[in-house]
Amino acid sequence: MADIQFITAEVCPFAQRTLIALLEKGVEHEHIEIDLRNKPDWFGEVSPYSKVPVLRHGEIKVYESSIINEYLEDVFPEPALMPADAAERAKMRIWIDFDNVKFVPAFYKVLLADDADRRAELATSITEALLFIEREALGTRAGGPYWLGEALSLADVAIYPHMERLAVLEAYRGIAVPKECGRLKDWLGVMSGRASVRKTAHDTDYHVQSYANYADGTANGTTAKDMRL
Ligand SMILES: N[C@@H](CCC(=O)N[C@@H](CS)C(=O)NCC(=O)O)C(=O)O
Repeated sequence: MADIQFITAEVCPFAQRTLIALLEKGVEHEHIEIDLRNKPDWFGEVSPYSKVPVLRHGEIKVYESSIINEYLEDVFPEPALMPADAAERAKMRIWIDFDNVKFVPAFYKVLLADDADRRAELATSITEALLFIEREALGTRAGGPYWLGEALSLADVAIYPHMERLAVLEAYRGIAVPKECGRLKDWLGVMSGRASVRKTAHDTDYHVQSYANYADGTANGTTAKDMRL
């Protein structure tokens, strides 16, 4: 058994964040795939929130993808996925927080909402978030193709998976990426060329199919329940 166990579900964008970090760092691990619609009995013991991803490192159990990825950075510092400079590290965390707190909940809520006014309100907040990213993140970099500039960081790793799934919003809710978001499109192109991303990515059909139960209101897993709150 490997010292690191990665408990995951292929469909999950949060787990994709951690798999990209593991691959970027070349961390050997045991990959344990679980069926989220039929969770094994042991899953509750390792995952207090009943969600993937979970990382087990010997006796240590870490959950929440953003926290797992910082744990990986602490334990396997090379190659670095966090800037050395404190201000840049803060900036990286601010954008990961923006993704977790603003963008990702709106992504799920607009799929789950059955009220037309609520959907319209969430669609507006998603469009505004994409324009904000274009202007305030990608538009203020010193230079370079990644979120913070020259080097790949945990901001790229955290934000990429839901951006890979933007077509789901267009397919089910008619929310297109604004034409002003040229830098975002370029960044997606750069990210999708990385080996770690190619190994973890899926195409539009796969993602559209994966979110069908969110869009038709039948999703009843932990994530759907949390996002309906
Ligand atoms: N905030 C968590 C979110 C993880 C999450 O929502 N994972 C989903 C799959 S994408 C899950 O395991 N859901 C369990 C369920 O819906 O029952 C993280 O960043 O790790």
